[in-house]
Amino acid sequence: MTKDFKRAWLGLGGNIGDVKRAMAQALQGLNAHPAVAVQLISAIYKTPPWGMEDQPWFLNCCAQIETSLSPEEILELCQDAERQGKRERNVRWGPRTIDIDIVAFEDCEQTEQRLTIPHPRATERAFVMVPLAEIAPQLIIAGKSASQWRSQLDEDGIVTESVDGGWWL
Ligand code: A4P
Ligand code: MG
Repeated sequence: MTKDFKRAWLGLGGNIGDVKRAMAQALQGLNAHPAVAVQLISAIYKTPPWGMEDQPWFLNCCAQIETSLSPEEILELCQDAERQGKRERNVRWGPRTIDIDIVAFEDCEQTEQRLTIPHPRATERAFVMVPLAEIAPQLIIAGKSASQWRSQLDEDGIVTESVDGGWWL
């Protein structure tokens, strides 16, 4: 790893259509970019809907990437991938084919409407902290490790859907 490369952690999720396929395509698309390498991917977890409860269950996973791009450029790539996954942006916290959030980005803390890092709601959400603690248990977010955040959250209902590490290939 050269010093120009930073690690970042992404949270992916969706609850409409073939979410596993949409997540796999998004991760392959990111990995195909010359300045991005996907390093680690969690299992896929089936998770109860958070926020707006009257909607289908989600599939969620987290990925660790290494990149020489800026956080804003990574956000753009994630949003391109969301568009390719035909996500329709309408209801906040509502159903979606694929949503990609930047959970954390090495050496970056910023609070802007377009991009807040770490993601402001990630530490409250078991659907993010369970997969994140699987791939990066020691990662510190807002003063605590991913596994400490995980241990404080209600994991009720969350089940591992796919444990094969090559599920996205
Ligand atoms: N934005 C700011 N910071 C970030 C960041 N760190 N990463 C901006 C990504 N985007 C960031 O996002 C709105 C804007 O946030 C983006 O344009 C970007 O500039 P959005 O994805 O269009 O809006 P949203 O996803 O509808 O709202 P929000 O609040 O981001 O929802 P979340 O937090 O993504 O939650 N339950 C389960 N079990 N699993 C899920 O995956 N997901 C949601 C959506 C609700 N409930 C869920 C799940
Ligand atoms: Mg989002």
